[in-house]
Amino acid sequence: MEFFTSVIWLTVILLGVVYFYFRRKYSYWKNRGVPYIEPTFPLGNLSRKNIGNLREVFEKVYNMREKCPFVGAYFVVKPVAIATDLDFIKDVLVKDFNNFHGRGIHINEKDSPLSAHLFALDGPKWRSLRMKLSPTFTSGKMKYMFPSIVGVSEQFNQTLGEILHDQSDIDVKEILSCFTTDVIGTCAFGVECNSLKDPNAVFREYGRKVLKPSKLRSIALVLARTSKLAATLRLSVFGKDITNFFIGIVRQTIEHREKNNVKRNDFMDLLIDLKNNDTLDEDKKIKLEKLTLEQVAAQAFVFFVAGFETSSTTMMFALYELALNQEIQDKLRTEINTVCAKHGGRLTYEAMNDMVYLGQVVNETLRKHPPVVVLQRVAQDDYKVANTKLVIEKGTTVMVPTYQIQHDERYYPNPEKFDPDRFLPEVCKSRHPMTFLSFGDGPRNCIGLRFGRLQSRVGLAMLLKNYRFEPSEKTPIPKKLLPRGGILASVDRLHLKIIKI
Ligand code: HEM
Ligand SMILES: *[C@@H]1O[C@H](CO)[C@@H](O)[C@H](O)[C@H]1NC(C)=O
Ligand SMILES: *[C@@H]1O[C@H](CO)[C@@H](O)[C@H](O)[C@H]1NC(C)=O
Ligand SMILES: CC(=O)N[C@H]1CO[C@H](CO)[C@@H](O)[C@@H]1O
Repeated sequence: MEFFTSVIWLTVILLGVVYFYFRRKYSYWKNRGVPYIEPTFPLGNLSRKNIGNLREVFEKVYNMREKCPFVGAYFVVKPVAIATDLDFIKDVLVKDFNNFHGRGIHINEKDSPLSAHLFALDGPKWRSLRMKLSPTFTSGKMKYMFPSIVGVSEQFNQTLGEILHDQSDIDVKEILSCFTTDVIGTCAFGVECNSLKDPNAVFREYGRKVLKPSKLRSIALVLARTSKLAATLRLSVFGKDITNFFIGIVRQTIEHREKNNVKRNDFMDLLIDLKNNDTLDEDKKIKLEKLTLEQVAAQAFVFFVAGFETSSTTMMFALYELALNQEIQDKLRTEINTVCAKHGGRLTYEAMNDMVYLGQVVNETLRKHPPVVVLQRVAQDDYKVANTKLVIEKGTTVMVPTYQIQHDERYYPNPEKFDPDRFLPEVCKSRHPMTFLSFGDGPRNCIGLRFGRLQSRVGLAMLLKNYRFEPSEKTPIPKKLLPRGGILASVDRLHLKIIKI
């Protein structure tokens, strides 16, 4: 009897402790006079159904935007500040970057070496790596890689032509993923692949594996972004097979190139250089340490992951909008043909830069369908928010809801309308600089911005030159195409009718 009484008492006490713990945690924003959305036990404002889905949270928060430069929310027990005011966002991303240079992602380099990549690292490790990698993405380097991208696009165009003999209603998401996978496979790993022709191509297979939505991975991702628990539990977001594949292919590539003295002017060459030679920082004052093989693999891996899905999603949404807006498609095709004709009928680097309307179409696509729907920074020190009495405490995560901002009718009237003229240079200048955040902003923005834009533009130019895109019976035509929520916005498939010109 006595034993059971003690068990009951212990349970009651434990429940009481848990209750007060959560109550104290959930009063964080209230105590500080910050408007917030009411959390529920135990996930805060994350939902049980789909823990990775942040859209609901942001939608609610954004409706409260008038009250304060940011709104409080809870991810499990962690208070998160969701920024809604553009000037405040500019302070966080650009002006006071020194206090907000980290994302606060907890990584576990020992068990999962691939996780120590540029996107996830913080502090001096991030700073030094960013300095080393930045020269990899200059316009000069893009020009070097350009012929490889065009090569892949020509092969892609040809295979697509063959596929179209048998069918015309095509899942463009899948074929575009094959295209960007081949581009990044060639430029980052130096591996020639034709994923469209060969359904068993290894890079495509691992690309699917890496992005396969799984509940466990969503939980691991959310935890890694918000709590030290992930590192303590030694959670690894990627399985052993993925780790072994990428480290293996990087090792083989490096051995092959070093043995045979192969130079290809691609990302891998530049990474090998960072592995073998000391580099100097921008001011040529500090010597930066060499990279290890694992570090090279982690960077090649993040180029792969960050590079192929974002760009294929961008191209997919562009084709979707162009299929639904035939006049815009015609206008764009006319530009592509005119500019190509001026450059000897070829897609040259200079020709790409002359396609002004194409750039606007890509911008408007990224505005309406940003592949990355949220930015994240963590405060290094207590931070006083300008023009308020509020303080963002050290360690607090600040999130920026890109998607909501880019659909705010104060900045983009009639936001569901696809209108590339919003990105005419003079119209761009009249908007607040923080109204376009598809690549983030400030010193920690997307390092692959030029490359992502370039491969998307080359792919689109090649496709639109040779094919017309129309909606098919299987094309969803809602007011908005709802992608799956989370950090990355994407849809699994999208059918369009493709007609050879
Ligand atoms: C259309 C294509 C792309 C989009 C929309 C995109 C978007 C983004 C965004 C929103 C961020 C976070 C920026 C911030 O927090 O301020 C980011 C970071 C990053 N992106 Fe991209 N990206 C694209 C293509 C690429 C490509 C092609 C690569 C590599 C080859 C790449 C590599 C990275 C890396 C390494 C980071 C982390 C940078 C750092 O933390 O220093 N991205 N990207
Ligand atoms: C693209 O493929 C088509 C066949 O579908 C071909 O007629 C055309 O010449 C190709 N264009 C280029 C630039 O390779
Ligand atoms: C639109 O795209 C071009 C590159 O094509 C870029 O230079 C420009 O700044 C973009 N506009 C905005 C508002 O980001
Ligand atoms: C005010 C509000 O939207 N609160 C929500 C916070 O998140 C939980 C879990 O999804 C919801 O149940 C609450 O309604």
